[in-house]
Formats: sequence, structure tokens, C-alpha cells
Amino acid sequence: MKIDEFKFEFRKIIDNNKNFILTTHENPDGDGIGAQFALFLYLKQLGKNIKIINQDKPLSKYHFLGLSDKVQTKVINSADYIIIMLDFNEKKRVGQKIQKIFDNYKNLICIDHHKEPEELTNSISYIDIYSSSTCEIIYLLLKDEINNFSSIWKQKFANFLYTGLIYDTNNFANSNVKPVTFSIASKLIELGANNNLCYLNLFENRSLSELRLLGETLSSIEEYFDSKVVCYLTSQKMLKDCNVDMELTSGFSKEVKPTDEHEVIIYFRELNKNHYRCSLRSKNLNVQKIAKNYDGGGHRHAAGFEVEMELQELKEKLVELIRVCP
Ligand SMILES: [Mn+2]
Repeated sequence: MKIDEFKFEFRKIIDNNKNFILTTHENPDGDGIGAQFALFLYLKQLGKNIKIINQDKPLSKYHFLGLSDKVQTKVINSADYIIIMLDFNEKKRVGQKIQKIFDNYKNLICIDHHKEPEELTNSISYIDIYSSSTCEIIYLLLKDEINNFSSIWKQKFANFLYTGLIYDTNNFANSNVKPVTFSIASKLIELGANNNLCYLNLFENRSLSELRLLGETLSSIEEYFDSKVVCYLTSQKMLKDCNVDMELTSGFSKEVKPTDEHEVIIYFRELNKNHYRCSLRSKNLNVQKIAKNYDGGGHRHAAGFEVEMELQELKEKLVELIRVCP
């Protein structure tokens, strides 16, 4: 579907309905949250009844956006609601605890930029895998209507979308950045986005405890398969020693970058005994395929999953999967 066609269908559903649920994938990131908050503002301005329902509350680094308290983590009966899925396209990625949200709904709208979408019934979708972020799509979808906003709302809206843009592009450093990404960023700055505020909150507000934990985490680095695979870990013991929560590790998966020599980087977070969340990053290999083996998802160069397994066994299995990956 072209964006103009989608815009037309989207607006029709918005005009004919009152109740909306905005949701994003589990462990919500800056792109999912930015897209939710921007749509929240847009629908609010149209007088709609909106709920933001995610499996997990936004991390503290997103509190500066000012809508974290609108996010609820309990499922409601959604029979009378239009559900808008943002930054994911497979229902199960919403997270197990709120999966029931999809038991009942009036209609489904999916806006995303991930590959291999699930076939969704009773829905309209706009998925552009060439878009840097879901926030980029939201801008293109709503840009003509933003002018009706007051200047305060414009500025909030711009900060929400700018946050998603810099989160998913790593402050415009990733290969998903296109000329259009910069032109949208420029429009958002014109609307009042505060690039410095967004950047500082997302990438630079580190406490000493976080730095200590990062030090411990990086000292766990190990190499496998002729150094092609590099693994590192944040364990429960490290969290205890530094007296912090796992929440603080949200940016740690980007701390070690894949290179020509170290092709795949695997970051493990120990959630419980023999229960890990794994983040995979690669330069060339398609790690989304590897994550799929464990029911995970993501992109070609960055993907993740959760699994219950002994760590050594898990490392060996992953190294083997990487070895046989074409
Ligand atoms: Mn995204």
C-alpha cells in the first residue's frame, strides 16, 4: 500500500471511531514510545479516547518526554477498541503478559518498518522496511495535520518523533539513514524539537552505578570461532554488586560493535537462573534469522530473543548456528 492510500484508509478509521489502544513491542524502545506518544497527542487533539498499553513501563530515560504516566501495563477488554500496533508486526512481539489484548478488537492498524510481517486479519498495515524508524513513517503520515496543533503541542510532537529517529539511527550514524531521514529531522527541529535534550537523555545521562556496571559487563568479553563471535554478559551478581536494576543495561547491547574481524556480537542479560535475554549484532550476517530459532525478532543487523537454557550450552548453540549460517 502506498502512503497516500494508507493515509486515506487510516483517516477513515480514525474519523469513524472513538476508542483507540496504542501498543508497541515488549521492552519498548525510543522508536516505539516516540511513535505512541506522537499518535497519542494527535488522537487527543481529535477528542478521542486513547489508552497506551505496553507490557513494560518506559525506562526512566524516556521520562523527560512527559507522558510515561499514561502508559498502562494491564490488559483491558479491547472489543470496542481500534488497536494500533507500532514498531512491530507480529502479535506475539507485544509480550506474553499482554498478549490477550489481541483476543478481541474492532480493527487493527499496523505501522512499522520490520521485515517479514505476520498476516493480520481485520486490519490495515503500512510497513516500509526502508524507513529508518516507525517515527519517520508517523511524520509522513501526519505532517499535513501538524499545522493545526498549537505551538506547545507541535514542540512536544516533534520531540517524540525526534527521539524515535535518533534512537533507531543511533543519532544518525546507522546505515538505515536516508536523505529523507535528515529532511524529516530538519522539519522536526523547525517544529521545535530540542535535539540536544533528546540526545542527552537517550545517550549521555549515565550515573556512576551505570558506569561501574558497564565496566563489569565489558570485562566479561569472550571470543569464539576464531574471534568471529564476541560474547559478553550482565549477570544478576553484577547487578547485585553494583546495587542497580537490569533497566540500566538498556544501551549496553550497543557498547561492543561488530567489525570485519568480530562479525557477530552477542550480549547476554541474565534475567534469572538459566534464563537469558540475548541481543545479537552483526556486520554482514543476518542475525534476525538466528533470533527466529528462539522465537525472537528484530532486523538483519540487530535482533534479540529470550530463552531458558544454561549459558555455556546457549553460547555453543549460537556459535554453531552462526557457523552454519550462509
Ligand atoms: Mn523501530
